[in-house]
Parts: sequence; structure tokens; C-alpha cells
Amino acid sequence: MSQMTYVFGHQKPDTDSICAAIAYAYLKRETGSPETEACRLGPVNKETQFALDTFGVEAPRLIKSVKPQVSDIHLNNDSMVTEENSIHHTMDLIIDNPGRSLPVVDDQKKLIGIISLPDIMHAYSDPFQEDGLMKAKTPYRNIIKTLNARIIGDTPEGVVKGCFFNNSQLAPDTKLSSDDVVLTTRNDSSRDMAFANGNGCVIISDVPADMDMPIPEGYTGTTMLTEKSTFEVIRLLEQVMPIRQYVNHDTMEFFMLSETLEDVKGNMLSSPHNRFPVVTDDGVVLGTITKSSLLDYQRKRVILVDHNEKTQSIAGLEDAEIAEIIDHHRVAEVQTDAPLYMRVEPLGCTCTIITKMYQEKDVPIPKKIAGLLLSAIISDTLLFNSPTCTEQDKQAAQALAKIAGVNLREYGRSMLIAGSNLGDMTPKQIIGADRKIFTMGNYKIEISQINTGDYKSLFNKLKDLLAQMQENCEKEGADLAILMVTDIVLGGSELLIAGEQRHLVRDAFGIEDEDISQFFPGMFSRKKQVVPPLMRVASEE
Ligand SMILES: [Mn+2]
Repeated sequence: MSQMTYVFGHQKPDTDSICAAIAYAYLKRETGSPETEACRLGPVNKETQFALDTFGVEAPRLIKSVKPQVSDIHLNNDSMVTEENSIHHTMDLIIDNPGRSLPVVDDQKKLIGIISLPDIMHAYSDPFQEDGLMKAKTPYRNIIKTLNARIIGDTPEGVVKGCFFNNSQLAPDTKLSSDDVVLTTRNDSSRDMAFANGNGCVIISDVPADMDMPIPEGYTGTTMLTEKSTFEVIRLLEQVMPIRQYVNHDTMEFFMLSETLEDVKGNMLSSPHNRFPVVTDDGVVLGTITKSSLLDYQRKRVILVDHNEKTQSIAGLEDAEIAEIIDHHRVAEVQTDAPLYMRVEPLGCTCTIITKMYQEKDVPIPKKIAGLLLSAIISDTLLFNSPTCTEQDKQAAQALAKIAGVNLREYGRSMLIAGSNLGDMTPKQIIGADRKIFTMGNYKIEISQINTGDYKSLFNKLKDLLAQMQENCEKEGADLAILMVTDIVLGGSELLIAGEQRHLVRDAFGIEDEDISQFFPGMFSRKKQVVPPLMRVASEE
């Protein structure tokens, strides 16, 4: 089975993170890695939704974690039994499968119980009585299979409905019913008494495989011939009964495919069992796992686009295999177990790098993908206003606009404005739309950015925004929160400040402690104009 690779951008995804994931996954699929899926780590913002709608592309699938799950374990043991199966057959399987218990399933293979060695041991101490086979609703096929019997006459269907007798228990006047099962042996001189019921079931022991056995004339029932001895037949008949009455339905322990190995481990350690069924969402048993299976799993493969910092990425990244990183941010703390393909270029947008990769690999860019790549470049460079914007970003955007069939400036403005109606948004939404968390020196700093064509509504919300930022700092243990409200028409950003360590902002940007916000003409880029001065100040301490 070839393994799936997941491509995703950072948490609180912006247009670059979503579009880079879609476009790069498409490029991978076109270049020999068909098992590649674009994903996202959070909700699609309004600007991105505008881009997706314009070019008719679905948002990628939302994923929350790449922690190893039960679905990543190699399931190689699929032994299971039904309630109808015999004690004999079940015991054989239990002995063959370390773990000493088996899932019990219905005819749809859905889990209905567990049978363990201690449960089934009761079968060996319960007395075997004449009506035992009947009471246990023993299927005839269990008898045939366990005795490895040859059949003369019709193969009986269904379950035993009469009593069991040994020929030696019979007297000439015993009344047998046609539902009874009688055991006799090849050399028994009174063997014909067993056939007295006329059309029941007679088992004859000690019959070699190649020997014919004459059946009394007029007998219309079933005869089962077995090579096994009388003693063995009696011993085995105790074990042909179905396991139904020994199945444990009450304390079923099982795992779903979606559960993380972390949770599974905790549950396994507190369980008396060693082997556990694995089921689908519909309860269908796929196999079983034991404690040692937890060591034999495949790590999820991921490609990070538009980010490389763990704090901005998905839960469980440390347990995943990072196959590639395509990014245009600072490289902070990348540590991998194996070599990877890593491409970081100081360009305005991840999608500019990806556009170049399409060209390098000679893969034609479909119209829809071109539209998305273009949208990301417009978004990240604020329609080429940001100081992070390079000549390569502009050239890529122009080429992409042609393929996508849109007017670059016209489309760019309508997309940026679609994402920026502050009046409709709550403080939480404004701050959360594009928030990144940075570790700088000893400080945890949250920096949010929002682009708007609606700068004036900001001032109606100033107090609420600052209160929300303060609350976030306290809840998340951050030392400082900054909100950049960027307006491409006014040509700059308003910085709003909250948190305990405001002196960092004073030292980096000259905003006095008592000021809650200030406009910076020409400031567009969090990455180039806000993060570096803060980094310098924070690390000098
Ligand atoms: Mn980006």
C-alpha cells in the first residue's frame, strides 16, 4: 500500500497557506506522487473563500492532528469467531493467537463480544449431558467439521433438536425420536439399534477413511462416518457446542481506527486483556492489536508549506515524517530524523516558489490552480504593496493572471476587500483571522494581522479589541499581543498593543507604554517590518 502524504500550511490559514497546499498537492500528484492530499489546519477566511469561489475550487479537508492513529498500525491478525463457532475451533484459534482472546462477530462481521481463554475454560468443567447439544443449539456443521466426518444421506442443516445417546445406553425398547443423535462404533454387534429412530442422525466411530459402511435398509436419516475413536468422539462432542453462552458482551474493549496511539496505550495498560479488536466507524472488525503492535506503526508523512515553525503547525508534528518544506519565512527550529527536500526563498509568497516549481518541472498550470496561486500572491504582497514583494512575485502574478483569465488589479482589489469588512466581524474574529504565535528570547508574542478597506470601523471597536487581546494573553500565557490592521489604500498599518511586556514595543517601534495604538505609514509586512525589530529587542535582553 502506498502511503498518503498530507500537504498543509500554517494554523489560522491565510490565502497563501490554503492555495499553496492545493497547488503543491496537485503538482505532486502530476509528478509521480498520486497519493498526495491538500489539507488545512483551520477555517477558511473570507478572502480565501472569495478566491476559492471565484475559481470554483473546494476548500481542502480540515485536519487537526498527525499523531499516529490506530489506522497507522499494521493489522496482520484478522482471526475472529461467530457465536455459532464451536468451542473446539475457538480454542484452536485462541491457542494459535497470542493474546488469549478473540473478537466475536455477527454475520456482517460487526463486533458483538469477546471470548477469552478464562471464559472458554468453563466449557471444559461444565458437565456434558444428554440434552447438552440441543440446549446449546449446536449446528450440525460444527459436529461434521470437528469430527471430520463423511456423510451418507442428506447433510443435516440447522441445529441439533434432540438428545445425544451412546449405543451402549440403548435397550431394545428405547424410543428414539428422529431428532436424536446416536453414537455407535464400527465393531458394535448391536449397531443396528442406533438406526432404530428411522431418520435421525447416527455417528459411527472407528471407520477408516476408505471403508464403506453398510446402512440398514429403510434408514432415511443421516450417517456420519469418522475415523476417530469412540472415546475421542465423546470428548470432542463436548467441544462441538457453540461458544454463544461463554461470550462476554459486557466488558468489550475495542479500538476505533481514528483513535490515537497515545490514547490506546493508556487504555491498554489499564486493561486485563492483551488482544483488542480494531473496528471501523460501523463496528466492523478489521483485525486485532496487541501491546506490541504499538511499536509497529507507520508515521504520517507531511509536507509543510508556508510555514516551518512547530508552534504554527499541526498537533503531533513531532511524531510525523516531514518529507518536504516549501516556505518563504525565517527558518526557526527545523529538526528532522531523515533528510528532506527543503526549499525556502526570500520571496513575497509561497505560491511564487510553487509557480516556479511548476515551470521547472514543465507541468502546465491549470486555469483554476493559476487563479489560486495568483490570489495567494496578491494576498501576501497586498497587491505588491508589501516590502516583502519581489520582482519574481510580480512576474509570476502577471503570468498567472493571464492563465487565470482575470484582470490582475481589478481582481486583486475585489479579493482584498472581500476579506476585510471589519464592521461584520467580532473582536475574536478580527484577532483570530490571521494570528501567529512567536517565541522570541524569553517571550511568547502573538501577532495578528488583518487587511482592510474599512479602516474607519476599527475605531468603534478599539476598546473591545484591546480587551480581547488582553484576555488572550492571560489565557494563553503570552507576554505581548499585537494586532496589525493594514489598509492598502491608506498605505500602512495601525498597530494595536496589549499584554504585560509592552516595553518591547516601545523599544522596537517607539510606541510609548501609555499608547494603545499607532499608525505606521509604509508598514505592510508582519514578517519583515514587525517580527525582526521585536526579535532584536527581545533577544538583547
Ligand atoms: Mn505566505
